Amino acid sequence: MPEFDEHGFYSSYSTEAARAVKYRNHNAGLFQQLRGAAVVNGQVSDLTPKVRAYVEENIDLCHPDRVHICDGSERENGYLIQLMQQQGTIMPLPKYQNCWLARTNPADTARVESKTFICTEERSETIPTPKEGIKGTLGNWMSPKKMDEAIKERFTGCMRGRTMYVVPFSMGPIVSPLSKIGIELTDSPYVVASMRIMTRMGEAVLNKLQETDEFVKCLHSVGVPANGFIEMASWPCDPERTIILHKPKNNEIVSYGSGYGGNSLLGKKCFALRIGSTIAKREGWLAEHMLILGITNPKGEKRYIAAAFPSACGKTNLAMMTPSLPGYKVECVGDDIAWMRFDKNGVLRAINPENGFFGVAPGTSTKSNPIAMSTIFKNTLFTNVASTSDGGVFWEGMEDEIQPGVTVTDWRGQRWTKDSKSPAAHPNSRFCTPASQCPIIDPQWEAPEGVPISAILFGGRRPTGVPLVYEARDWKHGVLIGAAMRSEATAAAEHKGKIIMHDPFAMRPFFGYNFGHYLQHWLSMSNKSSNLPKIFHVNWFRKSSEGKFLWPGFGENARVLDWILKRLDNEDCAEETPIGLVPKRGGINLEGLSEKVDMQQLFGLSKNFWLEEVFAIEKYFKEQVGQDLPEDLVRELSGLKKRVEAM
Ligand code: GTP
Ligand code: SPV
Ligand code: MN
Repeated sequence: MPEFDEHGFYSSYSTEAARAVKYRNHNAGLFQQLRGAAVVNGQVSDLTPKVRAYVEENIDLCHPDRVHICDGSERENGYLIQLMQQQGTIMPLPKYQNCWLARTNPADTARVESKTFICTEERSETIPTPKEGIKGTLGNWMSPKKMDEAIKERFTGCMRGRTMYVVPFSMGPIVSPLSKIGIELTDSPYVVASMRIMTRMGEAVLNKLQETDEFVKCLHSVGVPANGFIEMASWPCDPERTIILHKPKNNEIVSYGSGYGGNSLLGKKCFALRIGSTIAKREGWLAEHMLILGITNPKGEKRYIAAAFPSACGKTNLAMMTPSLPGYKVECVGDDIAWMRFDKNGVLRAINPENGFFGVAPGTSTKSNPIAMSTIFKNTLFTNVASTSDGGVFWEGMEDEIQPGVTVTDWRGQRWTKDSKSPAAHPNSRFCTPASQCPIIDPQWEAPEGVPISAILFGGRRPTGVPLVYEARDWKHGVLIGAAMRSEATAAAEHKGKIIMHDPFAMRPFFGYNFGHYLQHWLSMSNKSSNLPKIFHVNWFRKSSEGKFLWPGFGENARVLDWILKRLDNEDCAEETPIGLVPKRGGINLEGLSEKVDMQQLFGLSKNFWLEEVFAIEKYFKEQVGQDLPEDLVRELSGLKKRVEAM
């Protein structure tokens, strides 16, 4: 552990409060002052005028004692790690190399969709107008005035006694013309350490700003709870007043009260998807909740595929898949977000704006995702997983991977055994790990121009009715399939139970603007190319009447990708059905499949099911999208309905 005493304060102080006293005694001579705060790291002169103004404005609002301009260095990270240990936010995991475990406040464990707002002058810019008497579910709107009030009420003085970290970060490789820069101001060292993994963060970004001086403003505070007891808390937060705000007009994000995931790592859902989708609309490209993978077939031909599945529905697993089919190779470009743009030749090019994986831990095992397992045991920040007495981690799915005699402590810090009634790891517990450590990271994953996308997959958790795979008839039909996506609720947000929710394009929690306009934008993409990617729908989660998965999934999903690749080559291995094209008998390679699969049940199409499905989509569009539903989709849906009725 390096020592951080070059200013005579970094070591030996156990709380921020104690350090604050030390700072106050020393800062007069030692530190540059910026609007009453001591600049304890970095140089104000390194900030462009616009960044400096943004920082100053928020010092005036939040009153931090100190400002730390992040350089992204190893030294800085070491200091933050030490600080978080002293504060009790993280503990070391000596079984691995440079790995840490954070346990959050149990009230702060997932994204809070109900407290997430998009702020525009007109409500209709943000969300379609729902049918009278119906509650809109396609995002939450707030007026600019309300937003200002919400900010003032929560942020005034909220960083007193704390350090404001200035985090310059790039979404996408710094040199890529497709990338965008953000500045996150936060009072959470956990957020800084996580942003260092999830984005390109630090000095190089400040340098880049000297050229462009364009950035997305991201203000974050974990907040001050009503009782004011911030110094004692190892995971300070303010769940009661948590709020996540976006103002697309100003490229601005403001997040208060939560330190967790998409609520606080503002480059991810807030920037790369919500603000990103509004920028993409203006600039004519797509910001999507999609993994990107490269797949090479036994002939050595390589294609790239992007896939949108809702949160906790298998993106990370597919992106890192170990194919069960001999001769196939999958390589990973990204596991959560894709920024895609048609180039001048009409090729859809995608970059992964992220630099790390913030992956679901439970279910990840040597059996299900060996690639993830060989990525995450160095330089990784785990959150809300269980720990073991030999200094390691544990979660549901790792039962075969702990040594006998080892005891387990659950995510709340309680002794845990197999007979415990509650899970060892929180269902939304995560690993935050550098993408570059992934053994199958694609050689082109940082290509400034992006990788060429040949196919787009939509999918979700559909226990009944929806076949393993089907292909869209054309782009418009594909847009309908994306718009009609539904999936079982998961633990990644605050939803409870196993209800089937509409989650169009896996973007329902992440639209930065009116979903009807978003659909129009997707439809308009067809003018940009004469060689559009093909669109498919997949469902790894269909169940038998006994409630067992009908398809083994994971590495066996390669068999589905194999069929998709054949379709990209226009091979005659598909047949028409009312819902789209499905594999012909024998079209899916089942040779050497690990278990016997009932293909009849897996691909069965029931007229009744699909009539109900069409009815549900129709109802959803009418109630939620109304006038904003593009004509093209009205026609597509009525086409589907006619075909299903004729089944
Ligand atoms: P976010 O990070 O929340 O966006 O989630 P994600 O889409 O990346 O989901 P992830 O790959 O982490 O998978 C979530 C859960 O789905 C894990 O528990 C996996 O074990 C499970 N899962 C993934 N792929 C499959 C599959 O092919 N079959 C089955 N049965 N389960 C799967
Ligand atoms: C998701 O929920 O889709 C995630 C996790 O990837 S979070 O970053 O918390 O949004
Ligand atoms: Mn996600």
